[in-house]
Amino acid sequence: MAIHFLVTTAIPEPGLQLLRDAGQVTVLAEPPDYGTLAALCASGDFDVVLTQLRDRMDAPLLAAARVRGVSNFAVGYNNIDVDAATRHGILVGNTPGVLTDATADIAMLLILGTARRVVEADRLVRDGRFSGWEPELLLGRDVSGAVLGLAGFGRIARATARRALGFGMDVLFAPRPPGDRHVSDDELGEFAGKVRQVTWNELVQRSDFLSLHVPLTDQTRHLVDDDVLQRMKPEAILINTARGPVVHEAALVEALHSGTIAGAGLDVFEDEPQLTPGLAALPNTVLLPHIGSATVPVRNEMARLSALNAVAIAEGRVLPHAVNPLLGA
Ligand code: 8YV
Repeated sequence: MAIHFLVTTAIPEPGLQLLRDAGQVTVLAEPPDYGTLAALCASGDFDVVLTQLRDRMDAPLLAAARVRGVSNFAVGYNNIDVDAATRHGILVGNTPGVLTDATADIAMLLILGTARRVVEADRLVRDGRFSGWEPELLLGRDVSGAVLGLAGFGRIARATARRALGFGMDVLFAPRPPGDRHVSDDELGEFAGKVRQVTWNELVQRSDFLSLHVPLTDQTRHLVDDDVLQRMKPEAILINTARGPVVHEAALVEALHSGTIAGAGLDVFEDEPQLTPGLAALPNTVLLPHIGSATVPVRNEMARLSALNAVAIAEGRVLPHAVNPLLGA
């Protein structure tokens, strides 16, 4: 019988073509709700399902699913209960590596955009309120010499560090917040002597820009809560290109409103696409619609990788990028 792939949302053509070359492909016309997705996965009609971040693949869905694998069109896989998938012998794949630089670019863009008040400045020009150069019009902050604190020190954090060092920032990191773990000079590689490891607590207190680069897990949900925001500098800016729920968004809105911290640059939100009331009205924010990986080459490559994972699952071969590697090996 021909292999049958279920694609919950159309992905770029290079990925779809690989799937079509390997079997039959059903692309849903619109993103499925949870019940529809669960029914499709349980139907026995599909070998592999190619999912997006908004497709919740939780334990009950996976227990009833009659698919061999789930290929996520993302590096993050917090939408999938990987332990449950492993228990049910369902393989999970993701798309690491290809989006590292693009996402670090967006982190840097948010650092620069918040520091130099780009949204306020753009709006002033568009609204016809630019009445000529003024010595104190929209004064921002210097990025060079400022302390960038990286929460996490994986691929995207390192790529952000590389950019920040080029801008003359003083880069600190805490590798696994809220816990601490020592990173040896060997592990630091090219960054040895250029960036400094501190505890999570120090990072919170010393950063002018605190940038989040952790996966969403039970340990990192609401990592930045009211308590953390209170311990940040009043002039600090929070940058989030990781996952929205890593920040307690209501506490952030309150902190921005009351001046507990100075600003925020966010590419992700706690309950996407909803925003916590009050967030959009705050001038000291730059808000982006989850576009960290949104370049044409990167999305094409993510499509290719997710398709290669899906085809490997369907054909019983080792996945190029397995999340539950014991099953994938
Ligand atoms: C994706 C992302 O575009 O890869 C990730 O983890 O957050 C983004 O690059 C998004 O998840 C689409 O599913």
